[in-house]
Amino acid sequence: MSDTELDAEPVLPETAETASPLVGLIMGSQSDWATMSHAASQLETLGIPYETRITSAHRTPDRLRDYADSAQRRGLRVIIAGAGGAAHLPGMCAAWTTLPVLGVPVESHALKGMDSLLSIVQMPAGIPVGTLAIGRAGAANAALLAASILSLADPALRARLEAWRALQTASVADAPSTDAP
Ligand code: RP5
Repeated sequence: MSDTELDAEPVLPETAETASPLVGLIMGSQSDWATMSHAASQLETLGIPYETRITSAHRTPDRLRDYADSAQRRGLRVIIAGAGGAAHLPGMCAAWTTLPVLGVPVESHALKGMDSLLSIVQMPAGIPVGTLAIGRAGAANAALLAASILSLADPALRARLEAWRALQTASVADAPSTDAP
């Protein structure tokens, strides 16, 4: 089964942005949405309420501070932060909250996301960011990791996550199709 087919079979189909989000999905720019939308669709597949915001560490620093500072009070439990280039968003977000912050390096044009990766991963001891892979895989896995964290206190979500994993496992063929390119 392809990624598209897995995405097309949501365990809970109704969930999108809601009034009581548990995950804050933030990004530095509108241009990051093409990548971060894969986190959003994975959260929807697992029935996890989330919200999305553009909060640039450089262009809208006060917005980022207000967002991160109020996140826990507003009921968020995990923040997924995606940014590219000089990707200071996840780290600066983590500086303002003790919620788990998962950083997604967005692939940049100039350096293919290596700049984003190194900007996010190399945090000083004391302010952690959980860094994922560059691009789409990182965004999808950030959502899955957020699900794992939330499922520690949510057995129903753990069951949905396990069902999704089982579906993924069942979708892998024993041998490659010789018809496929
Ligand atoms: C970062 O700069 C954003 O996260 C984005 O990945 C990158 C480029 O932003 P735009 O110039 O496309 O708005 O802050």
